[in-house]
Amino acid sequence: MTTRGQAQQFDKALFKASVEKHLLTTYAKTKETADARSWYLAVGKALAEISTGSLLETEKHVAEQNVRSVNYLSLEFLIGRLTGNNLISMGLYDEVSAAVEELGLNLTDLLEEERDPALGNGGLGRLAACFMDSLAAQEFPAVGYGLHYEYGLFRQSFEDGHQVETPDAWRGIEGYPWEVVRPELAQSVGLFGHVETQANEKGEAQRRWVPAMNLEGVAWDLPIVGYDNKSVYPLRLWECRSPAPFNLQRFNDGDYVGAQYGQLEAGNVTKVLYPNDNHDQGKMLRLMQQYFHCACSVADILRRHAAAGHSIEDLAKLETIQLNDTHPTIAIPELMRILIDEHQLGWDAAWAISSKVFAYTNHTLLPEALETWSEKLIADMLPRHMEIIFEINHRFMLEVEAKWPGNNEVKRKLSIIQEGPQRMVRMANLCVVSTYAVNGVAALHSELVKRDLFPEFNELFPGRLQNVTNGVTPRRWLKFCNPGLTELVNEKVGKDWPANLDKLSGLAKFAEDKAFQKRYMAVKKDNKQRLADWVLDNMDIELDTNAIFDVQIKRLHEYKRQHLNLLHILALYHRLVNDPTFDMHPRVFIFAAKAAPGYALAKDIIFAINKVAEKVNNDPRLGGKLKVVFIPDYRVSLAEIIIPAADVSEQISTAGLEASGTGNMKMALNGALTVGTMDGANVEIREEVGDENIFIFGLLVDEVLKLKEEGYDPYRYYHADSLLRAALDVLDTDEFTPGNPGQLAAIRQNLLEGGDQYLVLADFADYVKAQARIDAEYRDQATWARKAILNTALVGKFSSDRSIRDYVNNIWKLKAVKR
Ligand code: NBG
Repeated sequence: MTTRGQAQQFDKALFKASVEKHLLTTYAKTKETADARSWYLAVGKALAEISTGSLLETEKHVAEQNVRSVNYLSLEFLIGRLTGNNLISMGLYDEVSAAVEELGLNLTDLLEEERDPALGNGGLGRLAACFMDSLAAQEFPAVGYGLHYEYGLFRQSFEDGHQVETPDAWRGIEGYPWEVVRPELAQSVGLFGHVETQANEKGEAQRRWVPAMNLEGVAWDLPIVGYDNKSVYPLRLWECRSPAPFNLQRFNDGDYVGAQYGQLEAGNVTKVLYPNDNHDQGKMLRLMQQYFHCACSVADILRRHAAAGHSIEDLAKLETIQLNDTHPTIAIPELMRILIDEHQLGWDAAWAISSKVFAYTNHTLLPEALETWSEKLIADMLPRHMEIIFEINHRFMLEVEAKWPGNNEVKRKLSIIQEGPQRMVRMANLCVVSTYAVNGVAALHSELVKRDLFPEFNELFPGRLQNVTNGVTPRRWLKFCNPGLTELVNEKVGKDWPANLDKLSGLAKFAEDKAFQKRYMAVKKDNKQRLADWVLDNMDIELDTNAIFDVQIKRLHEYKRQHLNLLHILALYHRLVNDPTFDMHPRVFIFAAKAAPGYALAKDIIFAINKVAEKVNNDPRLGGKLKVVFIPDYRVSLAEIIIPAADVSEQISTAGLEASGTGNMKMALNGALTVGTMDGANVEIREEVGDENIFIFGLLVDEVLKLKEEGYDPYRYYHADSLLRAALDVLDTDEFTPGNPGQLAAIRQNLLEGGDQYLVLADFADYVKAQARIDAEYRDQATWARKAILNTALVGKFSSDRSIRDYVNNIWKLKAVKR
C-alpha cells in the first residue's frame, strides 16, 4: 500500500465519479458513446482536478514563506506526456489503474491516447522539463515560464524515404486536460512605436516608451507534480491572443515557419514553435516571440513579488531569473526599463537589482547558434530596449577600457554591439555582462566556454563563469519507462532510489552475480521485444531481439554525425557482401531524428539512411545480420520505448561540439553501453562508469583544433583507407536507389569536396575499431551483462536532482519549502 504524496487523500469511488462526470459534462460522451480518447481525457481531467488544487495551495504556501524562488525562463519545455508521469509522482499509478479497471478500461491503453506536448526541439527543451521535475521533487520554489504554442514541433513522416512535415496540433479539439487557463494573470505587451522624454514628479527628464500596438498574453498553467510530496509548481505558458487567422495550407518544406507568417503583423505570435535546434535564423517573428515571452514573464514575476507585499528594492533578494540559453535575453532590458521608466529608479539603482537577478546558461559553442539581432530590427520593434542596450554597452566599454587601456581589439571583441555594414546585437555578450552567473552544461563544455568562447570575460569577471553538468529525471527515464528494471532495482537497493539516484551504486556488487546478470539481461530482452513489437506493428519490419540494438536518437545534425554511423553501416554491408571470411554478430541499427525543415543536408542524410534500410533489410546475401530502422516522428513517448531497449548508445559528435548531451545519460542509466567521443558529458560518464565499461574513440578536442589548423584534407583519409573508400563510393552508385544513381551523392560530395567540417573521415577508422570491440564483447553475454549493470549502477550523478542542487547551492541560493 502506498500513502505517498497526493495518494494520501485518494478515494477511489470519488475518483471514478469524477471521471464519469467529466466524461459527460466536459466531453459530452456517455459510457456508451465514449471511445478510448474520451476516457483518457476524462481520466486526465479528473486527475488535473487534484493537481490544480495542490498547485493553488502550493502557490499560496510559498508566497507566505517569504523565501527566494527561481523563475526558469525558456522558449522551450519538451515535457512529453503528463498522465503516466504525474500518476507516478502523485503515487497513484496502482490506485488509478485499479479504478479505471473497474470502469472496464485498461490504464496502459488509455495512456497511449495522450498526444505528446512537443513544445521544444531537443535537448535544451527536454532539459528544462527535467529541471522542472527536479525542482518540484525537491521542493525548491520555482515557476517555469514558457510559450503556449498552438502548434508544437512538426510531425514527421516519410514519403519514399524523404522527410515530410505536418503541423502538430498537440491540444486536439478538446484541449489538453492537464492545463488550466488563468485569466486573472493576463498581461498586455507593447510593440513598435517610439520613445518620448517627459518630466517626472521630481521634474527630471524621464524616458517613456509609447508602443504602437499591444498584444494580449493569456496564462495557461500546467502542473509540475512533485515526486512523493505535496508540492505542485506551475509551468506557466503564455498564449498570444490576436484576431487574425492564418493559413495552414501554406506549409512547405524549405520555409516551414515563413509560410505561415506571410501576414506577419496580423499573425499570432504564439502560433508555432520554431523548428530549429542549435541554429538561429534571426527572423523578426522569432524576436517578437522572445519579447512577448519575456514581457509577460517579467510582469508576472513583479506582480507576484508585489502581491506578496515586497518592495521593488528587495527583488534580487527574493527572485532570481534563469535564462535558458540567450533566447530570453531581452528580459534584461525589459526589467531595466520597468525599474527605470516605471519605478523611476536611477540607472545605478536599477542595475544593482537587475544584475543580481539574472543568470544565464550557455548550451552551445556552435557559431550558427549564437544569437545576434540587427540593431535596426530591435530599434524598430523595441526602441526603448535598444537605448538601454546601448547604455549597458557604453558603461561596459568603460570597464573594458579601465582593464585594458587603449586596447581597441579587445573592445571590438567584447562589445555587445558587433560593428559592420549592419550593426548587430550579440545576445550572449549582453548576457555575460548583465548576469551574476553564467554556466556551461558539462565540465568540458564549461572549460571551453572559459578558454575559447569568453576568455576575456573570464578575466574581467572572475568566478562568474561556472559549470553545472546536466542531468535527467530518474522518474520518467527509469521508473516510468522501464518497469522491469525498476522492479529489479527496487529488490536490490530499496524503493527510494528515484529520489536519490546515488543509491543505484548498491547494484554494483551484483554485477558479477550470474543469477542477477541473467535477470538483468532478461529485462533488457523484454524491453527489446516491446520495441520490436512496436516496429512490427508500425513499420512492418521484423527484428531479432538476439541482435545488438544499436541506437542513435537525437536531432539530425552534421555535428552529431549520423552520417558517420551510416558510413559504418555501409562498411559492414560491403564486408558482408564481399568478404566471405567476415563475421559479425547480428545488429539492428536504430535511428530516430527530426531534421529542421530548411536543413537540406540533414534531410539528405535521413533519405540516405532510409534508402540503405530498404535495401539491407531485404537483402538475402546478408543472412539477416544487418537491419536498419529509421523510426519516424521521434518524440518523448518514443524515447520512452527505445531507450530501455538499447544495447549500444551512439554519442559520436565531433569533440568539442556537443555541449553535454542528455540521451547519453538516459541510455547509460537503462543499461546501454556508450560508443562515444570525448565530448560533452560523455567525458563524465566515462569517469563514472570506468574506461572498461564504455567504448571511447576519436580525436580529442585539442587534436581536432590542431588538425584544422594544420589544414585538414579529407582526401588523405579517403585514399588511405579502402574500407572508407568503399563506403563512400557506393553513395555515388544506384545500389540503394535502383535506376537513380547519384541520389545519395550529396553526402559524399559534402565530405570530400565540401571539406568535411565535422571530421567524419578523420574519425572513421577509429570508430570502426570501437565498433569491432563492441561486436566481440557482446558475444560474451556475461561480460556484457556485467558492463551494462555497472552502467546502471554508476550513473547516479546524472540525476537532474543533482544538477538542480548544484544550481541551488552555487548559483540560486534557494531553500526548500516542504509542504
Ligand atoms: C543543447 C546541446 C546539448 C545539450 C542541451 C541541453 C542547444 C542550443 N543546445 O548538447 O546541443 O545537452 O542543449 O543543455 O540546443
